[in-house]
Amino acid sequence: MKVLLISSNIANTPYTIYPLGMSMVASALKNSGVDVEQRDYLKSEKSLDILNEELKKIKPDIVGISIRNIDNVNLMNEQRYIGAVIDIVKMIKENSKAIVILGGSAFSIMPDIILNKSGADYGIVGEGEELMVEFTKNAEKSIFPNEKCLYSKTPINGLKIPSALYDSELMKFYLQSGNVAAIQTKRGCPFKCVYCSYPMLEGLNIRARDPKAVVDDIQILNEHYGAKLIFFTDSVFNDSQGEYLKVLQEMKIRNISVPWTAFFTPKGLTDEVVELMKDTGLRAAELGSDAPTDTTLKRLGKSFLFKDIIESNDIFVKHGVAVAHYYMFGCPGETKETVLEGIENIKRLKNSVSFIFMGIRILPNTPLLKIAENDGVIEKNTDLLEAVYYIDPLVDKEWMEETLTKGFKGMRNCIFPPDSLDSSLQFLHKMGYSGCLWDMLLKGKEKRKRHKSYDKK
Ligand code: B12
Repeated sequence: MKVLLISSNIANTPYTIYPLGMSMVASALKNSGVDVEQRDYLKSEKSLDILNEELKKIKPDIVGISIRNIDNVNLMNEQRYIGAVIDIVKMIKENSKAIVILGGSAFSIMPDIILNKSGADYGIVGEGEELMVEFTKNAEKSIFPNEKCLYSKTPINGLKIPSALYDSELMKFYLQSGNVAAIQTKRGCPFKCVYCSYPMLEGLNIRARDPKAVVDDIQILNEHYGAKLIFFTDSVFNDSQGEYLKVLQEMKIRNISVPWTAFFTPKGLTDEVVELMKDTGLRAAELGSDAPTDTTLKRLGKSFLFKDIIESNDIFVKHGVAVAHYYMFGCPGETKETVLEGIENIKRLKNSVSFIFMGIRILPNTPLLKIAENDGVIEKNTDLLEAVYYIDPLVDKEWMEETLTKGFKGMRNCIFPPDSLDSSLQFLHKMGYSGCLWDMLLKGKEKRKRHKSYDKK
């Protein structure tokens, strides 16, 4: 059995992102003896002809398509991505007899509708490693499941989560844009934020990988591929169980200091912990602040207050770590008063960058969907594949947009709309500057050097 995996992601903001999920599935297939190849639609210049050429060369029995994003969750400049998947499936169906199976985070959020619209044969919901291997092994014996959508029932034990099978050609392509490489250190998200799909995608329990295997990955990406920044893609890096500390301690034992960044929750950050992070290379922290007032934080299901956000911001700043915050306005409970209070709160944050979104993307199987139905924001059985956003009916959308525009006018560290920096970031990445780059907006940051090209390393 020959398996071809294709990443269908075409999003290129804030930068293009290495298809980590696909490479973890590829790793599981390879480890079980399956002949597997990885290709990428973006690297193929979004050309169906180029993909078709690959299809003819590889002659796969099964094609797995990885679907990362449904859309860009930006109400003010909507981009949709499922059309690309539909085109790819159609092209494969017209040109080969391969079985087409879908997977990935976007697919797992809305499996039935994407499966139906795309005309693919099967789909795997949730983590793909074990089910994709099982599917392939059964297909070898001509055994196929009765159901089209397969659900991973038992979460993979953390110690059995494989290292990704990073593909050299793909890595070379992706490092050209920002020089960022991705590693997952654990799965699971124990938080219950009302709008979020993470617990549904990864489960509520933390499942940590072996810290030694994680640090081996860091070394491969940095030393072999020349990645200049590691992004730990965990839903929340600083988990309350302290699994992240084991990774950092392993880095310290091996004397590794490689620039890295991750998503943080504004809790449990002490001087000692941030020093350890700094020692191992923490360059920038992305804080999942989400809402800028205690009222809206509470309604989002957050377990912290705005004062915790300030404290976490200040401790990172004190240790010289650049901080970015992400805020959503229009949350349940939002009023004119909370919008004005939120703007002032964000402006109070020292030395950090804030990205400001308006409206919250409503996803299936989230408490926000129920809230939206009860508040009359959407009708029951609305097609959620069409991007639908929640804005509390107590606040007028036009007034809010105007107020946010005025409120953040002239503030180069408060980005509204959230994608207003995208074209300059892409330009800088093309010029060879590495990393997330929003940190360049902060005063007093040392001048960033351009990275050498991958080939020259
Ligand atoms: C880290 C992250 C980021 C980082 C990425 C950093 C980096 N260098 O990699 C940053 C901050 C840059 C980012 C940006 C964006 N992100 Co993001 N991100 C995530 C996050 C938290 C983890 C993604 C990840 O790498 N997971 C680890 C890998 C291993 O998991 P995986 O990809 O899901 O793969 C597994 C399964 O899905 C499955 N699978 C995957 N492929 C395949 C293929 C087959 C055939 C099969 C069978 C199975 C399978 O098996 C894999 C292994 O178990 C997810 C949420 C989440 N918890 O999943 C959101 C998420 C993917 N992001 C999302 C979005 C929207 C975005 C942005 C569009 C936001 C924006 N407006 O900027 C951009 C798009 C960027 C781009 N160019 O694509 C959404 C996508 C859903 C949606 N609404 O469309 C998610 C799901 C979060 C959410 N809102 O629910 N993101």
